[in-house]
Amino acid sequence: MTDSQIVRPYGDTTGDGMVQVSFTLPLPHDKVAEGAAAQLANKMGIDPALVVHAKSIGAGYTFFVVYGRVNHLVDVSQVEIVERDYPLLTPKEANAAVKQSLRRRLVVVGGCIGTDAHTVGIDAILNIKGFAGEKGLEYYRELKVVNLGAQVSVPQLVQRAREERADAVLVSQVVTQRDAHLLNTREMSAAFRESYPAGKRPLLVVGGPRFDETMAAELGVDRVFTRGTTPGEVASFIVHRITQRKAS
Ligand code: B12
Repeated sequence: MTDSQIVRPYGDTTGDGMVQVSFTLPLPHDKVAEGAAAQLANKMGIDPALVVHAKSIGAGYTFFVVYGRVNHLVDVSQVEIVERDYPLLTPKEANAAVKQSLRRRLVVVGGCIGTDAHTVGIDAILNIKGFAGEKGLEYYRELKVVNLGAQVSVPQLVQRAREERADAVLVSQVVTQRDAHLLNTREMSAAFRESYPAGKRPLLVVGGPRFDETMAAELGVDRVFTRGTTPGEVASFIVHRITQRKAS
């Protein structure tokens, strides 16, 4: 990127507008299918559109990769992101903050809800072995972690959160088919709102690779974390919010 706030995609030469997209069409692989892929790419604003890869992926379906030029400009000054509004703490600092503020361990209950069995993400955050060189929340002496694992129903999650007097509930959703991650998250946040008096419910955090960070309010949760999240970020967020809540 130059000093300008306006950028274009880069393929072979700076600013040439070249992009690559992939998709599947419900057509057997033949010349018509390749033409259909090029037509779709044209309608997406890719012109010229070159079908660089086409492969049959079962009877009546073809996977395509299309390379071509778009004329769209990106105005970086208009990009909306969720800024980190909490300090990043080391485990030692997080433990000290909890000890000083709560004078007891901070309780975290986590799991995958609905039919989702993709536990690797939530385990990366919670398990002691952690992720990307950072230890998971189980490593923090002042955090009590209850990892419920896969396919936890919303009523089970609420009940366990109540039994454990959870300060924070961490939910992972990896499968996004038919917007399952959004529907499950809304069901979960509604259940917590119903089950706790206003202002008393635990901090609700969801995470998964295909969430949009800007959707927290719409989903009824306090924070959304996406791909590449590290345990330290999550611990810092939880400790910051819970100790702030306690102080106010
Ligand atoms: C491993 C895997 C499996 C394993 C899961 C094993 C396990 N115990 O987790 C098994 C083989 C069981 C499996 C099954 C299925 N899978 Co699968 N699976 C994957 C795979 C290859 C990797 C996922 C993974 O482990 N990523 C690594 C972790 C570390 O990354 P992560 O989950 O993104 O987590 C990070 C962040 O997102 C974030 N995060 C995640 N959760 C949370 C939660 C909180 C609170 C926070 C703060 C942060 C956070 O922090 C993590 C660290 O940075 C992906 C494809 C891929 N390459 O991603 C497909 C994938 C997720 N699976 C998929 C599918 C379709 C399935 C099945 C439906 C297949 C089938 N037809 O049976 C089943 C569903 C089973 C079920 N009931 O859920 C699809 C989902 C498509 C979609 N749009 O929904 C994918 C994308 C593959 C694909 N391209 O089609 N799968």
